[in-house]
Amino acid sequence: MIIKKFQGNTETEAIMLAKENLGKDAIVMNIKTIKPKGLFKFFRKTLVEVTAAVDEVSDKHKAKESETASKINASIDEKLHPSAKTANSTSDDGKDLEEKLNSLAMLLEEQIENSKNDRKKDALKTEKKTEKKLADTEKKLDEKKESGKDTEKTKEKDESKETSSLKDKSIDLIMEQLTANEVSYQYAKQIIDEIMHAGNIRTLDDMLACVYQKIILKLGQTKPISFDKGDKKPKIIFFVGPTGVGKTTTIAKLSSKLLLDEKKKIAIFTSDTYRIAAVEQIKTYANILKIPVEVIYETKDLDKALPKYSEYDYILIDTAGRSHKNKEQTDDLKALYNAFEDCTLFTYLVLSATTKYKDLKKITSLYEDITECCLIFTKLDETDAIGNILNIKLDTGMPLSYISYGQNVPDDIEVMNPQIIAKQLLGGGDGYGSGR
Ligand SMILES: Nc1nc2c(ncn2[C@@H]2O[C@H](COP(=O)(O)OP(=O)(O)O)[C@@H](O)[C@H]2O)c(=O)[nH]1
Ligand SMILES: [Mg+2]
Repeated sequence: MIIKKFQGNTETEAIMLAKENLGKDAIVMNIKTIKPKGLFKFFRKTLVEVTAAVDEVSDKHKAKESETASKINASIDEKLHPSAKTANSTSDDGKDLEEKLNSLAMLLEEQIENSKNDRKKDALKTEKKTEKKLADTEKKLDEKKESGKDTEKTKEKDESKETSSLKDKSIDLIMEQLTANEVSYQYAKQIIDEIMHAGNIRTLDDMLACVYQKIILKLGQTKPISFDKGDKKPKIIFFVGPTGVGKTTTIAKLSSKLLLDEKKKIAIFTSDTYRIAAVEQIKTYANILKIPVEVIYETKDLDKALPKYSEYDYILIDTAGRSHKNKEQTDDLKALYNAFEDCTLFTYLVLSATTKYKDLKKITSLYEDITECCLIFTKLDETDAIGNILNIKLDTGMPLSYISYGQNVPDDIEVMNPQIIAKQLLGGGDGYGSGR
């Protein structure tokens, strides 16, 4: 993993620098404005600093990665053992992240403290035995004190024992935290294994920072609605997924944002003619926004409807909820896709964060067979355990896009922010479901 900071006059300039240096897969982890201080503030411009990271490393980058990892470790070492400052420990890479994670670290440290207290009772019982052992150890230590060399060795041993026991405790706590948030055990363990394998991790802070970064990298680049090179107008955006997950509500929210914030020309087509009132529901939203709606009963209805919107930017298509068990319904969807020949199609698979992992797996595997999708997770306000977002991302590799966290149109939706999800998974920050 490579983590670097880039400064530019604007956010875009700093991000471009990051992408040039780390490659297009680089993920922006933090953006901050740096205001000049002291006398210089009158002469210098405000800069934007972007912290970016990349996971997939080429051979060329591997050396840089270990260099960065050792810088992070050195900066943490310096904080813990100021006297042991080395010539290489001047960099403050990773320090910002460390600071950000302080609250998380405190939380986990609190848990360590609590579990320590719980164990105090047991400890009292064994106190007598321990006292004897300690006395023995002290005696031995006294003997060893006579030889300075031996004492140094014992000290080192004790320190490494302490470090490894703290490491084990930290691993347990982080595993507990992730699995309590329903990150699958397999993925939680994978994350821990990868960070332990990658570097010199000694403290809880250190470990938390690495897990946080790892999760962000695993959540990957988000893919909101956009026009890409080679896309044809109008770009056709399908919203698919099970019944009741919030497809229609999501279309209403996104139409409003695209229309009002991005000044795009939008039309809505609905093929959801199975459910009574489904057409009325989308028409109600569209009327408020003055967006045209076409109802597609059969694929041949498209022949008439499509030419009317050749100058539009986007046509958002609302579809009927599909059961992953109903083959007829999935065949209908395939037929609808085929009817849009020569168009640029894009599909968002809408999933509820409240659905069981086992069902989400089945649903995503059905859509994987039909087309490439991006994922939208809804109803984050209805659950605290959002591990399935990471699980499904890692199972399918589908890019994540939006997060919906309430029924309010158009407010309760945002482009997914990996930092917020990673923090929430580690038990920190104000998650999407907490009424932000
Ligand atoms: N709590 C919550 N409810 C939502 C969210 N998105 C949609 N809903 C509600 O879920 C219900 C079903 O939504 P709808 O858009 O009709 O789902 P569809 O069948 O997939 O089109 C409605 O009552 C929505 O208000 C969300 O993010 N959070
Ligand atoms: Mg609907």
